[in-house]
Amino acid sequence: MRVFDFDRAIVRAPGRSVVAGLREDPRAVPDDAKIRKEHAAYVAALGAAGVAVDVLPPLEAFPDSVFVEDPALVFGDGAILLRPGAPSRLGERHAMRQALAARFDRVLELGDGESADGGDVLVTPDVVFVGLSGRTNAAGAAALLALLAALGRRGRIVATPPGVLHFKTAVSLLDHNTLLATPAMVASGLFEGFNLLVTPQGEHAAANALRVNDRVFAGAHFPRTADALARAGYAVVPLAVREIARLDAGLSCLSLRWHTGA
Ligand code: CIR
Repeated sequence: MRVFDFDRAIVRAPGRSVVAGLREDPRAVPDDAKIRKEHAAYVAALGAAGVAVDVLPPLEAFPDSVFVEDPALVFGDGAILLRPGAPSRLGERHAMRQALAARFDRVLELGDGESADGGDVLVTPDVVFVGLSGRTNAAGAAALLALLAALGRRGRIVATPPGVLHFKTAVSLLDHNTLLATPAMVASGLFEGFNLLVTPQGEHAAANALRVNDRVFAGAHFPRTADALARAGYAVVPLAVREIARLDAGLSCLSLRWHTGA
């Protein structure tokens, strides 16, 4: 199964309302012009990696809708419309349903009471990890496993370490059997059989990196992580996401990615 070979992606342009997005630290006020700049560079980097990117229009009524990873999960042969666990984000589903229907023959959906954010879903070649979190509840995770099975994928429900927003805040896939993970995630013991590259002290927020085709997108403000990735042989694309990080977000959350026909 292709897990980081992508030729298509959806992103959503940030609206002016993006500065009102959910964030843990109310003092970290983001600047919308800087967010737009970071977002544009991210879209350009996807294009440079060989991905055809559809930029959906901003949804001013939904400040966090720029984080398209959370309301959906996509594969080349089908998509799943999720139900974001934050009440202010649930309404993103309507526009996302239309976006998926226009691009995928098969779209499955979670039902009422079943919450799951795409940020809690880590797709690896053999198993799709679904992290329980403040956004993904047990009913949502169980329902998601059933929908994954319908798409021929095996899911596994796991715990998200305390204190992180999403499962993938703390871990990302670097290649078919290597993960970048925080020490807490490594200590969870969930990843038997994987090689683990641990985020350096002071850079645990770098764990949300993004493998795209032959390269790894990583936060530009995490130089030690970039060095470690480069030493391990990865082609690192440093991207500025400092402003986006003020909204508790990283690199995976800004796009939905897939490979047509796989
Ligand atoms: C939220 O709290 O929902 C947004 N401010 C950030 C979402 C980040 N999503 C992700 O990492 N998948």
